[in-house]
Amino acid sequence: MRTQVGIIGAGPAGLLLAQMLHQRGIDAVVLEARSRDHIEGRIRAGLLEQGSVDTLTQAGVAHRLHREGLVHRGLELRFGGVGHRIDLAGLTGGKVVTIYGQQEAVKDMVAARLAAGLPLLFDVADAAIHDIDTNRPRITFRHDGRDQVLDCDIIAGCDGFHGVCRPSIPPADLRIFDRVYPFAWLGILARSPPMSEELIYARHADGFALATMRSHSISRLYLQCAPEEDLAQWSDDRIWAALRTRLGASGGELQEGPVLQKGVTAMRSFVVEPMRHGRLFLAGDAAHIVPPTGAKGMNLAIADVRVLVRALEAFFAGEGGDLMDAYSATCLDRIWKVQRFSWWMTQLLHRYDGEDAFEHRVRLAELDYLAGSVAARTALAENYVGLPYAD
Ligand code: RFL
Ligand code: PHB
Repeated sequence: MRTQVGIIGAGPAGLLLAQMLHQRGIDAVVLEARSRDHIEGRIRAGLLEQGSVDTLTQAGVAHRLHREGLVHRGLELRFGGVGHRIDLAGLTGGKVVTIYGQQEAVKDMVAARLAAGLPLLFDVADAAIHDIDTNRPRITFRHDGRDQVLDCDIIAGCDGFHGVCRPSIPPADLRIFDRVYPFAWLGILARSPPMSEELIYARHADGFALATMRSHSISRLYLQCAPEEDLAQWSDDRIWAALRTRLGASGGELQEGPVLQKGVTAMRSFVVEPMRHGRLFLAGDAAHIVPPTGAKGMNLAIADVRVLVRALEAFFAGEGGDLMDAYSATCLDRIWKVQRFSWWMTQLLHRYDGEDAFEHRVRLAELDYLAGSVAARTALAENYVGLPYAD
């Protein structure tokens, strides 16, 4: 088998890349380790920046997103038992964010690709990449019980944080930046109406909590917990009680409902530099991850793909490799700003066990400053809705 771009991974990065390449007449084959049901059912991100919505719209895969997505013009920060609204739209000249489940965006892109009859292989085993230092890189894999080879011009490593592409680069050629946080998030999906029309990020002495949603009848709620938290210790009653306390929910503000899904997510900041090795380009979580407090992971994956598409378009049009050479630096410029914001939101809103008294007071002062300063709220808002793209 032969293609122009071999894409490993059918998450948001791989699927969007395939779709945008198709719009430009560039062939790709997408290889995914898991089943279609698995990737379409995986509950993860939910918040899209304005630019991500625009990108998905231009890619022609946002019809349902525009019908079903929930547009948010603000959010609430709660601390010391008091809520403070951040007027995202008002502070950013009208920019908004949209709640739309990542798996819904994945479903839309899978459907578009299969409807167009384009190659997307699920349940691929043992994908391995070869000869990335040459002009003829290859992917070997097993599918339908047969060993296969995909000859490519370019390989896109869109295989997430635990994929095979990043580890295929010689370690001496990579620089890794890594920070693991001393806490995690316990997330639930519940059949209950959202606590508020907008997201509530709460800082409480017991720890962080976040009230978000997937629809008018489905809530998504998160609680700061220990990284090694045992879910068996968290009955539904205990979860609802902790949410009520930390979110400072009064009376009927937080309605309970059946818990549909429960999970623990580790918190980490990670960047690899550079994001390219020869003919291999990393995009999305394969190259970087952020703690979810700033809601940036999927948005960064989309931003990488935009840069990669332009570079590949120029390359296949015979315009040379300048944009490919610039790919890593262009992406990293945004990535580090987003890393900073995600780290900042995380350290501001979480409880650190054993935190010294000085740091604690500084954090409280910073929150108070946010509550009282338009300049501080504007800085939060412009990062939250998404920094402008370089192009
Ligand atoms: P993905 O989605 O992990 O997709 C990678 C795909 O590659 C496949 N794969 C392989 N395929 C073939 N061969 C192999 N050897 C393979 N190894 C792996 C995997 O099966 C998978 O299908 O990476 P991608 O495309 O880079 O997308 C990144 C996003 O998924 C991620 O950044 C976000 O989910 C992060 N995130 C959030 N991002 C946001 O922008 N807004 C949010 O509100 C937000 N909330 C979140 C989040 C992530 C969370 N979790 C669970 C980590 C909330 C949570 C709780
Ligand atoms: C979500 O809706 O799942 C979500 C929203 C905002 C975040 C993280 C997750 O910061």
